[in-house]
Amino acid sequence: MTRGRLILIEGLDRTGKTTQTNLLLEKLGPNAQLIKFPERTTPIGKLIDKYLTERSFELADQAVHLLFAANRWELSHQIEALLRSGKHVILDRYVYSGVAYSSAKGVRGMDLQWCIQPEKGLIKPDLTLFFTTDTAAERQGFGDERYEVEEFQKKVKVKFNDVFKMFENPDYRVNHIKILDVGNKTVEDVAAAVWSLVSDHIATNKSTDFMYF
Ligand code: 2DT
Repeated sequence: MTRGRLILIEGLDRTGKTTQTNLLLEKLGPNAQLIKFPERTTPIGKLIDKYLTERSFELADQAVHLLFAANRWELSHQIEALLRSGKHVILDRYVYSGVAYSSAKGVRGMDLQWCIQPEKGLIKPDLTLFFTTDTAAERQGFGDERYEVEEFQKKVKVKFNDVFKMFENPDYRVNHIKILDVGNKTVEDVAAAVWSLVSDHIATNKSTDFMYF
């Protein structure tokens, strides 16, 4: 049996990741499972949720970064088991968000190299779709959570570019990152583009080995 594919949808806030991961889950049917990071219901996820929603709950930036990474480690065995059982796993955010958001804070010492360390050993996605847009803030308006501030989102966008540039280095052996400009596109148009990339990937990539960050 071929293992399932790990398909990641990454991107800036309010670019439609949640809508599109849900639509993709419908398309792939019962042979797929969706996991969203942060996964806020686990012990570590509850702390992350408190940090994001309660401004008075202070944590050191380094500690927050490690919590987000630890949240992925909490689910890493489950993800690997699902893939081995032949199920596709769709991820809504993953390692790249972890590195981009934390490094965008501009904290001394928390550069890309520092941020990637606790992610080392996690399974790499087989296909990554990165949603970008110039019009995210106009499209839906930002919400109330800690990072939903236009100024910070601009920094995150720059960092996402740096992160993907870093991963272009052959040492990281990261393949299949596709950038999708979702600005001014309808939900249907984006869903069609996503489905075309995902179905093509599943049909043509049959490798069985896992790759790890
Ligand atoms: P959502 O709005 O998608 O629930 O994300 N974040 C996310 C990080 O800073 N590091 C991470 O590793 C992940 C997965 C992005 C909530 C916020 O958490 C940020 C926005």
